Formats: sequence, structure tokens, C-alpha cells
Amino acid sequence: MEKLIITAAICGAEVMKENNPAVPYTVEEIAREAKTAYDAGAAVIHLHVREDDGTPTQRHERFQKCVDAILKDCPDVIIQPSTGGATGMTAMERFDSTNITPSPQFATLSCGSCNFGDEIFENTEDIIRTFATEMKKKGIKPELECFDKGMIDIAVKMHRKGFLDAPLHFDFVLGVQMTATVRDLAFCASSIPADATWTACAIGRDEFPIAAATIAMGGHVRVGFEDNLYLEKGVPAKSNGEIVAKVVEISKLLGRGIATPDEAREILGLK
Ligand code: KMH
Ligand code: ZN
Repeated sequence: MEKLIITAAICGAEVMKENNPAVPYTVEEIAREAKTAYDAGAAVIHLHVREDDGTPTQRHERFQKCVDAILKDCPDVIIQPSTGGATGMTAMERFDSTNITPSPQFATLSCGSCNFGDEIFENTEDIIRTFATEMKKKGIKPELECFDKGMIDIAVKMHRKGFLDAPLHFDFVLGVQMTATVRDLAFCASSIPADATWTACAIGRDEFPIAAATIAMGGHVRVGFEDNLYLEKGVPAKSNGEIVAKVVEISKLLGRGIATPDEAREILGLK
């Protein structure tokens, strides 16, 4: 089976130090968490950044500082800026994260609106088209974040209309809108074009069972503090690296090797 690409979502926009003191806010903390994940086997860092007080921001100046600090210690890692940001941000504010140098090879693109707890994560078709068009101009491959199966259908429609180029790459985010079950994972994995690649992640305690199912099904895995803060029930992870190391262990037990960043670039067709 193809090697496994592990993405580490090291920070997110929602979890705070009150939830786990290792959640990174400062540039140094973000670089430290990226390094633990990279050393453990992550090829991709899904990046949100914070101000020093923990407030999520999409300011490209803050992204630039964090990206520079990460690349200093992890020179070949793939950095995937979030264009989702946090709920309540405007679309253009969210997209500022891509205005960094060198231009990113990869970034997220959420494919529909959904509830995010008591708030709405807004991604109208106009926003999706605008982000897709701008990403194409900048040569950024979108990772299509799908929080339910309908978002997969929207992405496929956007491809049909010429806004997205094949092969598409999806990330199925389980446990926000759709359930974090193997049933829904299999439904998503069987609903994408034959030449597409996919990653899956699950929020909370289902992170590792869904990772194991994904590894067995031939998908790629995203884990990290954005999605889950625990190594096992009652045991907070001390770093993102500990979480990535657990996925590496599961993958090795299942006989699947781990992709280096350059192998991941090849699999994902990143330029
Ligand atoms: N923080 C969520 C509202 C992404 O990174 O592209 C959106 C999110 C998706 O995390
Ligand atoms: Zn994110």
C-alpha cells in the first residue's frame, strides 16, 4: 500500500492552554510543536497561528514569522496554511494566511457551511469559488475540507465547473457535523473521484480509531491538538509529537510505511 502521509494540525483556532498547557501560542511554541510532530513522522503541518495571548489570527505577518521559524528546524516539511481560520472572521481575513513567501504549495479550502458548536462556519459557494480561483492563480493545491458528504459533492461540482483541477485531494473532517464512524468514513471515501487522494481526521476521542480505519483503507491521516488533546482517556498529550508517534506505531503494526515530506509531495502532486 502507498506510504502514509501524516498531517499534524498542531494548534487550531479553538483549543486553549486551559484545555492543554502544551497548546502553542507564541512563534517559538508553534515552531516547537511543529518540530515535535516532524521528528515523530509528520510530513505536513496544518497551520493556524495565534497572537501571543492565544487569540487566533490569519495575519500574514504572523504566519510568515511562524513559517520561517518552522522551516528553520524542519526545512523540508510541507506547511499547509489554514484558510478556515476561526468562525466569525471574514473570508478575505481568512485568506490572508496564504500571502506569505515563498507562496505555499498547499492550503485548506472548506467546501461548505456548517455548524461549529453554537456558531456557523460560513463557506458559501461564492467564498469557495473565490478561494479556489485565487489558489489556482497562486499555484496552491487545495486540500478540500469536507465536514459532511454534501461538501464532497460541492467540491466535485466546482471541479466540473473548472474551479478545481484534478486530481483532487480531500480531507474528511469527522465529528463536527457528520459522525466519527467507520460508516461515514467509508461513505466519504467511496464518494470521491477515482483519481482523488484523501486524508481523514476525527475530533476528540475518535481520533485514533478513525486513524486506524483510515490507515487500513489506504487514506492518509491528520491528527494533532486542533482535533484532540489526549493520548488516551485521561492522559493529556505532552506534545503533538506524542500523538503523531502513536499514529506511526499503529501504521507500522498494520504494515504501512510513513511518507517523508518529499514522498508526500510526490503522492499529492505538489509543485
Ligand atoms: N477553525 C475552523 C472554524 C481549516 O483549517 O481550514 C475551521 C478550520 C478549517 O479549522
Ligand atoms: Zn484547521
